[in-house]
Amino acid sequence: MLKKINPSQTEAWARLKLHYDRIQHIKLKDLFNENRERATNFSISWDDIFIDFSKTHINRETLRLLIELARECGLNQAITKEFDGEIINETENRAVLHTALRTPPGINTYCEGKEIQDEIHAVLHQMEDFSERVRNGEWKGYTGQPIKHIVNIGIGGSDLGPVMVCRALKHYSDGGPEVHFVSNVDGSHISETLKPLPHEQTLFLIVSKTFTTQETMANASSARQWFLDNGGNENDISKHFVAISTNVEAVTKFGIAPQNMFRFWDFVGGRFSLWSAVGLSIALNTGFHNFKKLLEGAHAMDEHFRQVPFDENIPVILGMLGIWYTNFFECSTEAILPYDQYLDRLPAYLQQAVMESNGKSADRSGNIVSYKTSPVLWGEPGTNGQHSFYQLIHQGTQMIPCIFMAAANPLKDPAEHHKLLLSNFFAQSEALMNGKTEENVRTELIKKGLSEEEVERLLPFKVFKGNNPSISILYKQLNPYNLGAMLAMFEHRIFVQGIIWNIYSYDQWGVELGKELAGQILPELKTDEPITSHDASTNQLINRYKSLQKKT
Ligand code: G6Q
Repeated sequence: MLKKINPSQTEAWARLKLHYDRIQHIKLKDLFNENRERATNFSISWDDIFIDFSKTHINRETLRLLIELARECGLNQAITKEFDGEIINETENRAVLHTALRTPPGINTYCEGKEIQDEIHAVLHQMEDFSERVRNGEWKGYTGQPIKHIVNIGIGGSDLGPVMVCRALKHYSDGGPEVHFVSNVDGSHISETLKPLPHEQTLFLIVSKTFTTQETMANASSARQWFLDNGGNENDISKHFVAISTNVEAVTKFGIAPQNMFRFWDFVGGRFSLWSAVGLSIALNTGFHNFKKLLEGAHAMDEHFRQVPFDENIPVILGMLGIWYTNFFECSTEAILPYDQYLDRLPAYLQQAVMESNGKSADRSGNIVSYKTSPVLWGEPGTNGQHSFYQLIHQGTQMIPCIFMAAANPLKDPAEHHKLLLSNFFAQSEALMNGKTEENVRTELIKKGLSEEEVERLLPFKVFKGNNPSISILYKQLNPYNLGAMLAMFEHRIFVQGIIWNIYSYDQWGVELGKELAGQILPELKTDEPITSHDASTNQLINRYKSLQKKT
């Protein structure tokens, strides 16, 4: 069991509060002026990844106190419990062992005392064998043609991770089948996806941990029907449909043979499952050798997280900086800004991982917390975001901690685009820190020849307050290993914060609620009767929907 410690009642929290009162008005610029070594003091180089957190409102004392808070909240023991396979997801009575999925052979891993490495590696071998046969054309569709298209049908954790990684590693997909993702129950998603596809060269992956999720089951049935309507028959289904699930019974009932099923386990949460057979689309698209490198990178970060002292530990430092800004500076949001088009789905993926995990208000004793938990996470790749919402970060009324990410070397670089990209990456965090003072603006406008009156009129609009914090992550190149390591880094950061906030990060009752509510309303949409069972607004909307339907 995890300890139940209210962080706001700890000594470290009280000290941090006093410390915050002392330094809250400090300017980032001044911190750099005070300490010439600041940039090197507050950055970490690990493998091919460099993390600079010097543009944050901390000094050595802040870091010391944040680490004291982590210790007082039992982070050390919690990490051991997680990796030892204890039941730390207590509301679902499960262990949390997505890390075991990337543990190399030969290292025993236990879940509630039972050895699990053999089972994990058996599925990895099954994935390797299958993905290679599909990629080299040995696995054929029912007309004898090779598979050229993979359609991953799944939602939430069974979609966001695989989509994000397949897009991130597109450069490495050399010769692999094209991947498509269908998640939304909105029929347009599946029909538009399937429209151009040759059914005889298409393979469906039905990905669902529970194999009961409404959206996935509806899309899987439509895909099956599409396949049959286009010329396939029931006996051909085994060549075109495989399932990834923990629910053998439901998979068999759907008509997918056990040999076409890839298993995973209850100790793998949906949003942490891309490392399991849920990542089959990644292995098919980029090759199993690349999927393996992804796992290796993640495992290297797991070991770093487990072994390195807190004051040099990347996920711990990043996690505690998030606590500093959320609970002391009272920031409500955090932006994730990859200057890497390959990472365009990373913000969406992290939104789920972070907010579904730590968007909780009951603490581990069931009491409502008296402090903030997860901030709202959002973002877009740079430089696109610069031409839209950066305005608010620069000149709005809120402090928004930003995480910038960029590769030092591009994978493709026609006409030196990468230097243009990186000049923006460096410029934005600098501008967010330094801002533009009245004095600078005045000089600039006078230089342009504006009258004194004009200068004074425009001044307030052209000033940038600056002093906005950011963390910059610079990696040598986007490859499967680095990606795996950075994703594991974000996962452990979530764990760290959940421990400090004294919440359960690995359940998701809010998602379950959505699944239940839709199930209740569905039968009501199938009758002509007016609906009166909800609140007045919901009744009105359902009844208006019915009358509008009649008209069309
Ligand atoms: C993830 C969540 C949720 C889940 C989807 C799909 O952690 O639990 O996003 O992944 O609801 O669930 P299935 O995989 O069971 O279809």
